[in-house]
Order: sequence, then C-alpha cells, then structure tokens
Amino acid sequence: DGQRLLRTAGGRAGKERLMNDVKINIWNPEMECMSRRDTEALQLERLKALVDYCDRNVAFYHKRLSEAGVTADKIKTLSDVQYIPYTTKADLRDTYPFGMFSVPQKQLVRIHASSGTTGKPIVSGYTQGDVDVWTEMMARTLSAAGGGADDIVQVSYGYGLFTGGLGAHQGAGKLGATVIPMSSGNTQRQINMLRAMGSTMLCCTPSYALLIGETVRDKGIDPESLRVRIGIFGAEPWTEDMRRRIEEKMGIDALNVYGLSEVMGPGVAMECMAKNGMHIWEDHFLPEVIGENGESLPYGEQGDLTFTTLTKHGMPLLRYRTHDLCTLIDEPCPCGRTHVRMGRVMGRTDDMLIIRGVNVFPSQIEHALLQVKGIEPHYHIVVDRQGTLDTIEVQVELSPNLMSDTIKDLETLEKKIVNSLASHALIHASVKLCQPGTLSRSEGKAVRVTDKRKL
Ligand code: DLL
Repeated sequence: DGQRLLRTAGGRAGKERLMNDVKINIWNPEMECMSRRDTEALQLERLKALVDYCDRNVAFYHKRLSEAGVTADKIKTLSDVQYIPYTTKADLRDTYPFGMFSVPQKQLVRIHASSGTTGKPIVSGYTQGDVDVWTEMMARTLSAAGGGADDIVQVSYGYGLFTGGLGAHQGAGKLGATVIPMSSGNTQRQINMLRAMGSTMLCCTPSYALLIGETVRDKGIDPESLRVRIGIFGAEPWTEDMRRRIEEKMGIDALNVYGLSEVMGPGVAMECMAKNGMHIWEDHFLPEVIGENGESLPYGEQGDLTFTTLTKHGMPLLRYRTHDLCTLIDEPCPCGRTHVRMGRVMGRTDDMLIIRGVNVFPSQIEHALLQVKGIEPHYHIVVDRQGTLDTIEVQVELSPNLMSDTIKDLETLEKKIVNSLASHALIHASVKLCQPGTLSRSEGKAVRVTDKRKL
C-alpha cells in the first residue's frame, strides 16, 4: 500500500538524536519498488527508443551517433550505453539556444535556464509531457519526505528561470498539499508566513535554511513554536555536519534533494527518511559514474555523475556529464525503494580548488570546520597568490554563545580550526575568526569561495 514504518534519527526529537518511528509514504510503489530486473528491462527498452528518437529528431545527435556508428538496434544490453558518446556542457553552449531541442517550438510549453558563470546560459525546454513527468518526480520527492495532502508547503526556492521554485510548486500541488509560493528572499516575511500559516514543510537551499533558522532565533521566536517538521534542501553541496546543525537549530528532519536544469530541475534524486543517499528516479534517468579516463565506474567508486534522460521529449540528453562528483549506492534501502542512490555531491569538478597542488573541495573545508565547537556554520574561503605561492584564508564566524572571548581562548580556538583543516582537508590555511553575523548570508545558492588568483 506504499506505507511502511522506518526508524530514523533527527526531527523533533532530534535534539537528543533519538531514533523515531516514521511513516514512509511511497508515491508510485509500482515504479519505485520495482525489482532490479524489471527496472533494468524498462531502462533498456526506453534507452533504445531514446537513441532512435535522438537520431531522428536532433541534428546534433544524428551527427554524433553516426560518427560513433551507434544505432538503436546496436543497443542490446544496458551496458551498451558505453558506446554512446558523452554530451557536455560545452555542447549545450555551442548549440545555444535551440540546437538541442527535438520538437518544434509550438510543442514546447516551458523554458528554464541556469545562469552559468561563463557568459552563455544553458537553456532547457519542456513539452507538456516533460512537465508532467517532472511534476510526478517532485510529488515522489515530497512524498519520500513524508509529505501529503495535510501539508502546508512553503516554497522558498527562487521562482523564475531557476527550476527550484516552480519544480517544488508543481510537485506539492500534485500531492494535494497547500502550497505557499514564497520564492526566496525577504526573510522576515518568510518567518511571518511560517508562523501565521503553520507551514509544515520548507523547501529552500540549505544555506538559506540556516539563515531562516538563525533569524527565527534572533527574533526571540522559539523554533518549537513553529510547525515545520521537514526541510527539503538542495541546489548546492552541503555536508552531514551541516545537516546536523540545521536539524538541531530548527528541530526538523532535513533531507537532501538533487537535480539540475539541463536534466529537468529538482527531483532527479531524493533522500528518503533513511537519510542515507538520494534515490535516483531510475525509470526516467539512467545514471552512470565516469572515471578520469572516461570509463564507466562500478557502484561505490567516485566519479563524474552522468545522466541519460530516458523519457524526455523536449530536450533529451544522452550521457550528459554533470561534473558533480559522487558515488552510486546499490545496497538495499530500508524504505523499500529499489532505485539506486547517489551519495552526497562532494563538489563539482569545476569547484575544486588546487592549493599548492593539493586538491580540495569547499565541502571538505565545511566538514573540517564543523568538527570544531564554538563556531557557526557560516564560512567563506579566500584564495590568493603571493609571489608563486597559493594562500588560503578561511573566514569563519564565532558562535554568539561562545562563553569566553579572552585572547588566549580565541587563539586556542583558532589553532583547533587550523589543525582540523590540516587533518580533514589536508590544507594549511590561515583562519580568520569573525564576529557573529558578519559574514554575508545567502538566500539562494551560497557562494563559498573568492579566488583572487582568477580575478
Ligand atoms: O539547482 C536544481 C535544484 C533546485 C536542485 C532545487 C535541488 C533543489 P541548477 O541551477 O541547474 O539546478 O544547478 C544544478 O546544482 O549540477 C549540482 O552541482 C548542484 N546541486 C543541485 N542539488 C544539489 C545537492 C538546480 N543536493 C547544480 N547537493 C548541480 C549538491 C547540488 N549539489
């Protein structure tokens, strides 16, 4: 019947990190709990149809597939996907704006875009069928977090070209929940609505959730007096330590949601209440993890997450390299879903900092910082170069309830942070302790790094 009980940590009782019994909802048990054999058979059938569809409808793919000698009837097993050439972000930029679309404009009902930092944005086009699938994926997503018609869903992702706002909005509507389309920003008003409407679910970036939680406290409001019990947070990398901090501050279960505009938007993958990786909705997306030499890696190994969109019609993608680094997990999940999970995104290959030859991701720095008591999860990383040497400064905020602020105590704290950065992130950074509330806050995707070497 799509309902089960699962033991989980966090939530209202999360302050003591108790295990709670949580009711598990499954939106589409037939698809989400399908046997591996049936899932793979369905994927193979859809993959063949997709190759044929791309070949016939997108000039770009026709050329790529012909050059590689791939036709639909050459795909006999799922692993034959390896013969299909990759699609990259550069391909999307080169064919901007309409070159990857496979239907005439009149069949498109929506355009979204991601800003991109290098000039040309990346656009994504949807047919009505694509929007319907996306809506179901987001209904599954909210349902995996325990959402239903009784919920009041405050959508605090940005509305507009960014897919976060409308994506969550559509899914919550499909659930029959009451949607509050807040968009991001105006934090005081967010809190007024949380209180007045009694919102039970909050959808936003984890960094914005922190800001909302912090503002709630600053205004002297007891977080327990709010009815929010679930946060659906994503669109940027965050760590387990950050999850714990947010859950403690807000008294909620904080769950991770993943997606990207090119592939669809939010809801490509979602954590269930087991909080142990995000189920990729595999009846619609075929995931692979690719190693440095372009080879497909086995489950459990870290590499570049790559998707083939098995059912998209407006802008289908064959083996699209996301640049998100993670692993795939195929161990059974206690929630009963059979779709493989992706681990947390470590970072994007293009976010990786190389400091004096050492590779480091902002998420490793976040992890190292949050091991230390007395600081807040607000930080900023400044990279520079003096002569030929790279320098890295990590700015981090002191906790307002830090008991002591004698110079000696602060020096000890600073040393602890330096040591934690050295042991967990393998970098020798200088640390700048900042007064509470002084580092800039984010209402959408947080910008963690200023790299002056590139300025
Ligand atoms: O961020 C879609 C989205 C909206 C996802 C709301 C989740 C919630 P883009 O703006 O195209 O789309 O950015 C996609 O964001 O390739 C990842 O690098 C990053 N990202 C998204 N979700 C996560 C996550 C949306 N849960 C890019 N953890 C992706 C880490 C994430 N990174």
